[in-house]
Amino acid sequence: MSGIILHHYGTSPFSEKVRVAFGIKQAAWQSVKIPVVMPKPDLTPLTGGYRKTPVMQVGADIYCDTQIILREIERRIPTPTFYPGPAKGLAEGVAFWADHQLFQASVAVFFGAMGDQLPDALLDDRSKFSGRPIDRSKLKMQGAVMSGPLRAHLGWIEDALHDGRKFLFGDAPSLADLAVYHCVWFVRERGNCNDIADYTALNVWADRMKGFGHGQRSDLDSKDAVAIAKTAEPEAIAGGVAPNALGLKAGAMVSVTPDDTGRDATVGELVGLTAQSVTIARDTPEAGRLHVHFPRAGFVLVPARV
Ligand SMILES: N[C@@H](CCC(=O)N[C@@H](CS)C(=O)NCC(=O)O)C(=O)O
Repeated sequence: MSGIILHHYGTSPFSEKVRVAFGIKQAAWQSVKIPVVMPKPDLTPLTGGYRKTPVMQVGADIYCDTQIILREIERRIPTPTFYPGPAKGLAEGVAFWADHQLFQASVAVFFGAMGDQLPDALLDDRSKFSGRPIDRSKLKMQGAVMSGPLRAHLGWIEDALHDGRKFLFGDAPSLADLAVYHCVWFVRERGNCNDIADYTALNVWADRMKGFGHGQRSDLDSKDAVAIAKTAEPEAIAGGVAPNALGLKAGAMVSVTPDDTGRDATVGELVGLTAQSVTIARDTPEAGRLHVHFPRAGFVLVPARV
């Protein structure tokens, strides 16, 4: 057993990115089903405020955002690697583009196709989440407007795959494939949209990605996940706090907030800082001492106002 717990729900595209990552690694993992809308009473005590989906837990270590989740899965299960051949570094860049620009276009197309069927509670929640009111009557038009940009973004992937390569960086799947795939899955599988039906190389590749499955999954109750955190100690941090432009030292109280959607701050004691990750310690009544890990790219780290 890997000890890996994923807090997620079935319809979440970013969760699908991680589930397929487990499929590539053939990993065993435990699945905690979380609510699709706020509140998330057994999740936010672990994250300290961060509400997005998915979140990964290993004992008393909590990983927020798929960027750091996939890096952590790679560290714990190195083979097969998410960085084959020339993919290191570059794959992270492609993934960041996919997780932001490509995902935004995919969301608009998905909402355009499915908007009529989505409950008010979801649209209300996602209005707060995105900071922009969602008007059901405009969703179809907004989806049609974003269909062109979506096809432009995915046209680059179609072009890349046209030389017959199996995956974006060659014969083996990388982080970049996972990040592009979850957007295609959202549009193609969840939204049932035909906007990209004529991209033949892309669709063959997407079927190949789907074929990896989700690894070996077993279910876990959310309360049991909190109890697991309570009985565990966070892993020791290698490297401490690197010199930084803010002059932050180990032990400083800091806040970490996503810079796009779901801008809920997590506040705690700075215990780890590298070019790619920030780790804060939090002492919680529900789960004891936790280390909560975030990526640097896409997050705002500042001294906390205490
Ligand atoms: N950058 C984040 C994005 C995560 C994200 O936006 N997830 C969506 C679901 S796929 C979400 O959190 N929606 C609101 C919610 O689930 O509460 C990541 O890579 O994990």
